[in-house]
Amino acid sequence: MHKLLTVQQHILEEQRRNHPQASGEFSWLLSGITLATKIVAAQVRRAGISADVLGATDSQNVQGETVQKLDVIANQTLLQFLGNRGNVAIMASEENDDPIVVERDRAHGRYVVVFDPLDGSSNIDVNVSVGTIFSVLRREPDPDCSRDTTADVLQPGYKQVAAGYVVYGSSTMLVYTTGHGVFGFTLDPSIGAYLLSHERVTMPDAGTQYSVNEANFEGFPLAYRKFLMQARSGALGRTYSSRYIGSLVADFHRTLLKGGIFLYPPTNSHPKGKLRLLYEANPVALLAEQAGGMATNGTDRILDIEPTSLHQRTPLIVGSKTEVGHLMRMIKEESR
Ligand code: P6P
Repeated sequence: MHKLLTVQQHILEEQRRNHPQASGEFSWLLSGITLATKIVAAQVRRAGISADVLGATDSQNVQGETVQKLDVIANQTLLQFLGNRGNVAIMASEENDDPIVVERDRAHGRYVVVFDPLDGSSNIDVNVSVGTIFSVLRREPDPDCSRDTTADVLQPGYKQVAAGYVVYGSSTMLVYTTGHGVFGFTLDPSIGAYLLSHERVTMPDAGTQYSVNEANFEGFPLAYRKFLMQARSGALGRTYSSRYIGSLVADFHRTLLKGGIFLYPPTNSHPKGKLRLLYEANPVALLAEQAGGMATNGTDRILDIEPTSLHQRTPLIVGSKTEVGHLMRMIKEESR
């Protein structure tokens, strides 16, 4: 009989193992995320049925992207269930221009949570996997509530205390790390619990898939084009398949489990990259490294980038050491 371990039990066991002195505050915070994502999963799964959640609103978010109705629902759900934890002082969302301060907990709240409530949501209407991505940062108490809240949010990725995602795919899976390995939980809808299904996920050192939007090929810097041509021709020493879903969580989840490489390089339309640093690249990068992979912007480790704005973008190359290392060497050679 497979040991039935819920994510709550796992978080508490991990806390006891790695932070014996922990107060359980952190596991309480994560339970807010798991509860919110169960509600989002239910909405996503019935999107085709309840017309009120399908399609787009008539508004645009800070990215200038049309906001899907489910984006709004997912965002409001996460804000509600994270805002009532009592230890989250600040929340920042892809859907909100500025960070949201939980005034009641601003003085003593020890955590900041940054998230993309429903990444890839334009895929919902065609029933393609989407996901929620989250990143948890620590903050020092601010007894007189005088500190600029943005400073608490703009922290480099190596300071994350936890990161993870929920992929609403053929099943609903929560994948997270607290810096001591990567663990996967599959939602059992019959009991409404996330059950441990992937103990200590490790990314293969090399893969056989690359994942990129080939339509942007002509706009990629030369090193990226050379790398992809080598991957296609067999010059990398392996035969590769191309897999691209267009939903970061789904493309990364496959790369995490199967190995290979996902890349969103600089393009003509997004010369600084399209993906956001704080709530897409950073959580993905922490998970990748914790599973034995790598994540870079082409020259620097993603987790070392010092953020300067909440919604800043970055190129993202993430995956197995073999492929990411090879591409980085090619980028370095081109820059000489
Ligand atoms: P493109 C979805 O809109 C998203 O933010 C990520 O989930 C995904 O990886 C990327 O954009 C896809 O972008 O330009 O290939 O459609």
